[in-house]
Amino acid sequence: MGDTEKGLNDICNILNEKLSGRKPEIGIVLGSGLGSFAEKLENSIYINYQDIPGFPVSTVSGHNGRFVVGKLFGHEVIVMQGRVHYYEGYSMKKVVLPVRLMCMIGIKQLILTNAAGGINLNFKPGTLMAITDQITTFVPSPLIGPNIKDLGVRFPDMSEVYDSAFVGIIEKAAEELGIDLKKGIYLQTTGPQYETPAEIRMFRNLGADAVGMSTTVEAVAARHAGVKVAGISCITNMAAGISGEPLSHEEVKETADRVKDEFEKLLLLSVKK
Ligand code: 6GU
Repeated sequence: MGDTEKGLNDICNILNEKLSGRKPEIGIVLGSGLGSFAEKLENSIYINYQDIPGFPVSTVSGHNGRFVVGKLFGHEVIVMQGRVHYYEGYSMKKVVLPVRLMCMIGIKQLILTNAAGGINLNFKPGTLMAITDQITTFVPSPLIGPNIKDLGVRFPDMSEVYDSAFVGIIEKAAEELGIDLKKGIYLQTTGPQYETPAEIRMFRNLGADAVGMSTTVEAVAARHAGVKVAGISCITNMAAGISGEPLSHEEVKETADRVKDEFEKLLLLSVKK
């Protein structure tokens, strides 16, 4: 275990060197097709994941791989343009390593974003959803293994993974922008296959509104480290068995591309508030 902790500290030191004195307060993880938000930052520096030894690098197309650090409305922000997923073969520990590093360099708030399938029948492709709670149980916990005491406790509380004040801010921002923001519960699967209609019916019965292949483990890692979390899903397609159409990554990318301006505005105004 000592090894892993040391590994994490070593990687953190390397990241800190590359940050050359900048101290981001807000972390933002950009989901599939939503990476262009990073261009909104001012005075940016770029840190490619591949230049950080031990950092997981994505294998999927449409996921760039770098940190963008810059200013947004006077806040110093660190944005992850690209993330890795469990289905790529990384352990959950490795999947959450980037989020842990952001917590270790001192972010106070983390905004997670993703492309997700709609389970709630009131959603449409293009719907934006503020995440109010999550179902993590279908994927392994990223906290399995010896506890990293420097980050948090062995049995962390998860009664409010998504900060309710933060959800309120996103709702206010959406209202000002005239965006019909929905709220809901996000469920993570391992992927990479999309679900069957039977699985989607089960997830709906369990109370899930949206399904995707990321986010909940990152939120757990951040809450373990005491960092406040917000989450926004872009519903890129309805989940299996709802529209009658087969699902495809093309549709996910197309919808994300179509909604990204609205999505960027919502994220910008939420950070401003
Ligand atoms: Cl329908 N399922 C999962 N697991 N991830 C998705 C999705 C569906 N649509 C976009 N991402």
